[in-house]
Amino acid sequence: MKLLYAGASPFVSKAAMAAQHAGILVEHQAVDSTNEDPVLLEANPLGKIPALVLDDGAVLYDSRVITRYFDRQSGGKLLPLGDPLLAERYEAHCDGIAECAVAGQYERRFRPDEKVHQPWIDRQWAKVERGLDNMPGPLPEIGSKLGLAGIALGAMLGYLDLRYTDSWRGGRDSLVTWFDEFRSQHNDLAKLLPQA
Ligand SMILES: N[C@@H](CCC(=O)N[C@@H](CS)C(=O)NCC(=O)O)C(=O)O
Repeated sequence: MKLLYAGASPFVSKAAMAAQHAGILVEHQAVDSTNEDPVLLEANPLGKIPALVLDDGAVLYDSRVITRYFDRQSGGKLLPLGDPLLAERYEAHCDGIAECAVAGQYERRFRPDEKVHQPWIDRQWAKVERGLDNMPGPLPEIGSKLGLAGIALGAMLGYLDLRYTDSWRGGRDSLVTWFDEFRSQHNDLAKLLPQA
């Protein structure tokens, strides 16, 4: 199977880390989600990444459908038996923060300078900050108990690091420590964090 991707996307990063963590082999194919790439549009008419092209040609999107698929394919290596609902809530929460962070970037990428609306960017950033300060539960376990919640959180923080550098860190020591430990304990996944 083939994952259509671009390296900076938090949703791609989450899906790629989920595959790696679940022990599922996926070929990666780069596409350009900014410029109507025909390869991407043929797979996903919405023109969004990630899209997972299965061996029989069926295409899965969005990233939450893909992570569920990897979980089932691996016999449940991503969603913990104890509290799968908390993991799913974590994933939705972190994806929601990532969506706001991406929207803030797109305001500048897709609009001419004179039409960029700073209050819209500020509104998105306020959502990011509220999301970071109101996680749906205790910070996810890492190491041998890492699951989808931790992967979703890592991907989202990796995106904030890439596009907003340190602006998410102030006053959030426990998140900063969590992210440092995530990267140091999961070198194989850290390589799949969002990158330019
Ligand atoms: N809910 C989707 C969001 C995917 C998404 O927005 N991906 C962005 C890249 S980070 C994209 O493809 N943007 C191109 C566009 O919206 O045209 C998912 O989880 O897969």
